Amino acid sequence: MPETGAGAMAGKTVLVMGIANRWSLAYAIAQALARQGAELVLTYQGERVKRSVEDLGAEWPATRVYPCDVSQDASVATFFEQLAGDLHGKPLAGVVHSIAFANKEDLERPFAATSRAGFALALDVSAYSLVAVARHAAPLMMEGGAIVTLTYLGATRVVTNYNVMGVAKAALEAEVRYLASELGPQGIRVNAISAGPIKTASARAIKDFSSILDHVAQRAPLRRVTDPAEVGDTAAFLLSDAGRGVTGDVIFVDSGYHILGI
Ligand code: 1JT
Repeated sequence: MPETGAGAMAGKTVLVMGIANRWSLAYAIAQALARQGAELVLTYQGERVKRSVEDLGAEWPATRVYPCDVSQDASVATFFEQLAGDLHGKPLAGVVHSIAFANKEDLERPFAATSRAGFALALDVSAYSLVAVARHAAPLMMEGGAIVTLTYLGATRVVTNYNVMGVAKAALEAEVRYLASELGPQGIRVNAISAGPIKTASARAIKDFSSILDHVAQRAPLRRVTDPAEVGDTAAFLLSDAGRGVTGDVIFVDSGYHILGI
């Protein structure tokens, strides 16, 4: 991945949603953006991670931190109202949506065992949230901008145990296309990064995740697993002017794993 150029994000304000800790993909993306000179706005979900996100945000100058629970319409509305006020008319240039959730049992049992409630929860938090965020963010992106979300190969291929998250990511990838089509005329681009498996706190909850990582490292064209910094640099590219011609797409940052057949 070539550099997007020093200071490619200078003067741009980017909202990063989904940091929980230093292993979060959203954290790697925020780091790449900060390195390119972006001013950051971070949101966190729940008091449990408030302190950790505030501490991580303190690493970067002028970073604002807000609570936002994407499963609650009122929380999303309140956050965007506060943000609009605090930006004092300065446009928002980018949004990173790095949010997903599913019940642990729905990533372990047969997919056909998925309950209505488990399905609704995974799709609500992981897929509908992008629609709500895009709707609220677009009016703040007066000079155009870019939205980036995170997806996984399980959206389009059967990946053992990914189950309902695969269905949620399939919905998310379709949303990327509909939103890109609708927001394109306003100069807002919408893309997804399909990351290879990475040992994040979410992934740690998956049984046998280490063997998934070994499997990928042994077979991927680059013979290694994805480094979160590679996802960060690709997000910075998509959010910068260097990505100006790309919208509605899914870019794979997975050591090339997805090109393989047998
Ligand atoms: C969630 C979790 C979303 C783990 C996720 C995720 N997107 C990618 N992963 C990692 C992963 C998981 C499996 C996998 C490969 C990668 C945890 C719960 C919250 C939502 O299977 C090969 C199962």
